[in-house]
Amino acid sequence: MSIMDPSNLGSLIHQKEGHLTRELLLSPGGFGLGKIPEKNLPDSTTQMVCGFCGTGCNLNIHLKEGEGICVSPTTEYPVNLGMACPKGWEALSVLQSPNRAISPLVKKSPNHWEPVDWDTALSLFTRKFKGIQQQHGADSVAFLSTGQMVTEEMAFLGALAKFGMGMKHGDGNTRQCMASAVTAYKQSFGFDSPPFTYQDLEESDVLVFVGANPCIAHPIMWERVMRNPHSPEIITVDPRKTETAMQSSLHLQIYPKSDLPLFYGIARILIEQGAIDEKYIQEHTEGFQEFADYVTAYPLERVIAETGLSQAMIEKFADLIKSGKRVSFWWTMGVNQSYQGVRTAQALINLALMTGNIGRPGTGANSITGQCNAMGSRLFSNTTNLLGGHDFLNAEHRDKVARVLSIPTEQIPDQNSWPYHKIIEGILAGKIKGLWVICTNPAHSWINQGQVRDILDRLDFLVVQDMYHDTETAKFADLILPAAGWGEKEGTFINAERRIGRVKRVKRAPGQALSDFSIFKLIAQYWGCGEMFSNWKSPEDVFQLMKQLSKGQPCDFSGVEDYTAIDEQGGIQWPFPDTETQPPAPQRRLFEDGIYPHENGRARFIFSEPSKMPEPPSDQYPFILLTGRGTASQWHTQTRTRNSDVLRKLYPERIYVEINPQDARAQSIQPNDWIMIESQRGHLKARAFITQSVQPGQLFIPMHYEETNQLTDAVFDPHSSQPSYKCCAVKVSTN
Ligand SMILES: Nc1nc2c(c(=O)[nH]1)N[C@H]1C(S)=C(S)[C@@H](COP(=O)(O)OP(=O)(O)OC[C@H]3O[C@@H](n4cnc5c(=O)[nH]c(N)nc54)[C@H](O)[C@@H]3O)O[C@H]1N2
Ligand SMILES: Nc1nc2c(c(=O)[nH]1)N[C@H]1C(S)=C(S)[C@@H](COP(=O)(O)OP(=O)(O)OC[C@H]3O[C@@H](n4cnc5c(=O)[nH]c(N)nc54)[C@H](O)[C@@H]3O)O[C@H]1N2
Ligand code: SF4
Ligand SMILES: [Mo]
Repeated sequence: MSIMDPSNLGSLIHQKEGHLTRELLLSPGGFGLGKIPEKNLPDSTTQMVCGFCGTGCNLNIHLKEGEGICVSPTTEYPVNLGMACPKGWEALSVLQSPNRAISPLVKKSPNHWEPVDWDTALSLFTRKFKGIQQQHGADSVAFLSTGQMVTEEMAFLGALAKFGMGMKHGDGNTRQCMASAVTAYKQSFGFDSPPFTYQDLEESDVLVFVGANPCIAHPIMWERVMRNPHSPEIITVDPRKTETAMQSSLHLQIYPKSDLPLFYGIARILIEQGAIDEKYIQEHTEGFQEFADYVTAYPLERVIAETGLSQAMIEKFADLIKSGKRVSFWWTMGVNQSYQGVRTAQALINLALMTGNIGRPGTGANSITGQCNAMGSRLFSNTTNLLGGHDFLNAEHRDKVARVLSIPTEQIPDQNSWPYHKIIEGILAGKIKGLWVICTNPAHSWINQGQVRDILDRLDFLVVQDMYHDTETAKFADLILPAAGWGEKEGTFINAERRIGRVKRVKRAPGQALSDFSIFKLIAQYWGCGEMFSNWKSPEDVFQLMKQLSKGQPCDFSGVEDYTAIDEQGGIQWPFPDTETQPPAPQRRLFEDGIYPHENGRARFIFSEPSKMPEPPSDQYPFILLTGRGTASQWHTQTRTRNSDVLRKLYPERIYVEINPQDARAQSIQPNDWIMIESQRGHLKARAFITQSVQPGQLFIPMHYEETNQLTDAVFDPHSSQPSYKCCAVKVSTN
């Protein structure tokens, strides 16, 4: 368990919500009480979706003379029902910070940047990137984008970079996060389609959380589980005894990366016991017999040996799935961030399919998204997919996109981009010379930092477009472009249950910072392709284009009239095609008819032999290092959350490592000692947090600290190219 346990805050806030007073709402951060002078009271309220995690809670923004001054959670929104976690309550505070980038900055000498005006900055941007392209080819400049900008901006960036500026390679931080789920869904269902709606959290009688710690990472989704009136069984599969595991009815504390043998073994038991839905399998799936034959290779002894679980635990797990009427499977990064993430996600999909636990209330094989707009980026970032979940390799898709955007089809690349790690390797190999980083912080978050930083240093020109000038990546930048953040601009996000929600401008961006939308618009003009985007006047214009791009796709939302409709309906989940005659129901799930987007309408059973752990513990490096989220109040690389006084009080300022008492004793480590953790690639010093939550031989370090990725090993899932952040070998020493 983490040093602080802010997961309790969720319930605290929930309790308070019932009797919120005006004073409580208006007190700093919404927590304390106190009298507010009349002149400081808000005069109106608007609503929008939170800009941190993929839960997509709706927040009331209380305004004074048009400026947002404080926040409270929306009670009548179908996602959060009046709840918010600390980050949501503090969403406005993090915008005010001396670290905000308030003017474009040009590097003059190492560690020295000077402010310039936008004209100088964008002339330089254009001159440098065009110069590199002329010398080394159009594909020598690449971009790295994000799951945290509004969808309209993602679409603009993707279209500008690939259709306007001729770039071939662009990827985003969703590769670090969702790529394995995307690939798993595409292969199994035929389209990247998380099937659930949050109501399912309240309607299941058995919930299985795999490699997910929602108490910390999705606190309001967890609150929805707590509202479940069916006294559900909650099963958590995690090598650590997390906050979520502690509140579950069954914790399967498996050996890291042994999920595959566990789920294959469970499938075998269910098949042998006849606990499967033969009708569903026959009518809606293919490949079951091969799967059933394959899992006979997972007898109990093998599963016990590979997972470290007892026979009783394994059988209990199978029994609970068997007896459940509405079983839902939920997974997050403990599954995706692995060298076999795709197959692990598919092992869960297989369990849902074979037991008929999909397309009905309280069921599903459900990947939870991380960032506020990971879902938007999956459909519209123009990185792995062509805009609107289309395929760059498909000529009809290219024609359709060209037609909707009124551009020549030849402007659309007929090849896929390199994934993130190939872009990084491309820099190392001297093929990529210019990089544009937008709304992500790879010099902290990318795997194996020693290498990343060396690589970023090799670029001829690095542009970082961020809200803050003090990010780790900005320290390498030749040019920093100051961006407006959430709350300072308009657009939409798509949350984990496919719900499109609004983002609004309730604050003025500081100094000369501009919305990413305006920056892209200006760049198009400076680059000389402004004409291509003459219809892209405002985010809402782009929303209308995106609707047309989605038409006919499984994610069709052409029936969403406009921004006002999204507001009025409490967000709208895709699909919502313009053929719908009724307003959308507030909770909608996919595959109720059992028809999947594959051409034959069937879902596929996909499986393969588990791979060997790339860097197993050894005599020299005897520990397995796990990494992940530390507290509900820290967000990723902390560029945002460290700017809130309230949030900072809720998490440990300095890096710590969770270590089991047995291992601490063996090396005479005392609580809070600074200890050295070393991998083959790097080392760091962290304070020892001695806790039973990690098993002997394992360590856990939160990802929020700059040092963490010094240790991680650049290994990737072969199908999704997602980095395997949660498993490498390290050693511990006390000097
Ligand atoms: N407070 C907060 N919330 C966040 C974020 C944040 O930074 N801060 N980030 C958001 C984002 S982008 C994301 S992607 C999500 C991530 O949300 P989660 O995935 O829930 O969070 P993590 O802590 O990264 O990983 C979850 C768990 O995976 C476990 N795990 C590691 N290896 C294995 C394994 O081999 N098998 C299994 N079964 N489990 C394993 C870890 O012990 C960990 O407890 O959180 C989102 N929400
Ligand atoms: N070891 C380890 N590493 C991990 C993980 C792990 O579990 N373990 N998890 C991985 C995962 S799942 C993820 S998603 C990544 C996240 O990694 P990053 O994306 O690098 O992390 P963030 O801190 O969210 O970076 C977002 C940046 O965008 C800026 N920003 C915010 N809003 C805006 C905006 O509107 N416009 C612009 N231009 N900038 C903006 C922020 O200031 C910040 O610098 O980390 C990955 N790294
Ligand atoms: S749970 Fe996620 S979306 Fe909801 S308030 Fe917290 S950070 Fe925002
Ligand atoms: Mo993520």
